[in-house]
Amino acid sequence: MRKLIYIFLTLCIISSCVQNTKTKQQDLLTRLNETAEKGIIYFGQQDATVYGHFSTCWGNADFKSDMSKICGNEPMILGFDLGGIESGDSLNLDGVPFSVIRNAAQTHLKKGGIVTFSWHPRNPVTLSNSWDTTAIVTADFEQIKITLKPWLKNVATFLNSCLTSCCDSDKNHQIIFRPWHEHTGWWFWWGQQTLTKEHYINLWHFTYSEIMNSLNRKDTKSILWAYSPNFGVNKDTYMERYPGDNEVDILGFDCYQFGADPTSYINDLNKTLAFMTELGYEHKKPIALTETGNESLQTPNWWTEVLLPVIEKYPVSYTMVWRNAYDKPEHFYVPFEGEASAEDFRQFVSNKKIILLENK
Ligand code: BMA
Repeated sequence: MRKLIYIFLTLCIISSCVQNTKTKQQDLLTRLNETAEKGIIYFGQQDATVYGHFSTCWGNADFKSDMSKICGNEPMILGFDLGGIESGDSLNLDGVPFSVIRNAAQTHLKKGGIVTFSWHPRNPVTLSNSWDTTAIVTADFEQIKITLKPWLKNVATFLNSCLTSCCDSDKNHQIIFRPWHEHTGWWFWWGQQTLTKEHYINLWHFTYSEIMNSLNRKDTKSILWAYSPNFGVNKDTYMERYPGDNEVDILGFDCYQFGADPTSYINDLNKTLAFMTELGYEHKKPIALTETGNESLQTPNWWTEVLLPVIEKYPVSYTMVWRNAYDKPEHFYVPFEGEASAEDFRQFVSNKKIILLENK
């Protein structure tokens, strides 16, 4: 009998170890795919843990994000932008030191959070910013790629440094990379009015192969690739510049509410999420609302009466709102202490479908 009890206890210990390892190693794509059946949505914010409304973390040991001040929890999805890395800058385009971004990304990954990187690189011809759409149409596309090659190397080196860590247990960290976003708009040099469809797809293939070939870790898929056109597309135009299932893991899209009236935003979200739900099933990929928000939170109860009622109807794996700029008072997307929508935000995140870092 004692022998039987001993065997039973040993089996329990082994099974619990296997279970723990499984949870720890559960890959990011599985986590995102499972949100639909669990009926949950991971929620996030760009730059949340490095600065907020009138506060920054660099050099500030007491820094607390706006979100954690409001609801005592950090976002599950944490976004950062790599604009500036292409030229070897030490600060990104919004003035955030890349060393701070790396630390914040690693800290978040270690806590079980999800990190996503976007990239607003300079115009490769004029070397001005992403919003400079001049000189691309007439440029030699092969020459653009020659300029981009070392830029992509810099991106890969930075991503490698975020994924490489001192601890063996962190070797399964993964991140989401979301390059060349909102390309169906007119405002970026890689947009559809500047690059032909063939060049856009070629740009994606080039980016994919340059970065994947420069990764230190070949053992596992350490980077998930997110494709995210801007709203205003239909099912066909969404896919028009799609680089293919092999180089995309997440089907995303960006959609903002401009001004206080949510009517057209709600329509756009419904229209886009309806066909993206179909695309998700057809391509067997999770869908995500990769950027959203209402700058300055102009609609009362925006969280519980505008955003939540729409996204909860669809299998959205995650959604991320944009940043609370430290230096532009009106440029915020999550309430800060004393802001009018703080209580509504607390209600939104207390909904059991909305998952933040601590309720993972
Ligand atoms: C934009 C704004 C800009 C910022 C850019 C990249 O939408 O927030 O201020 O430079 O994103 O982060």
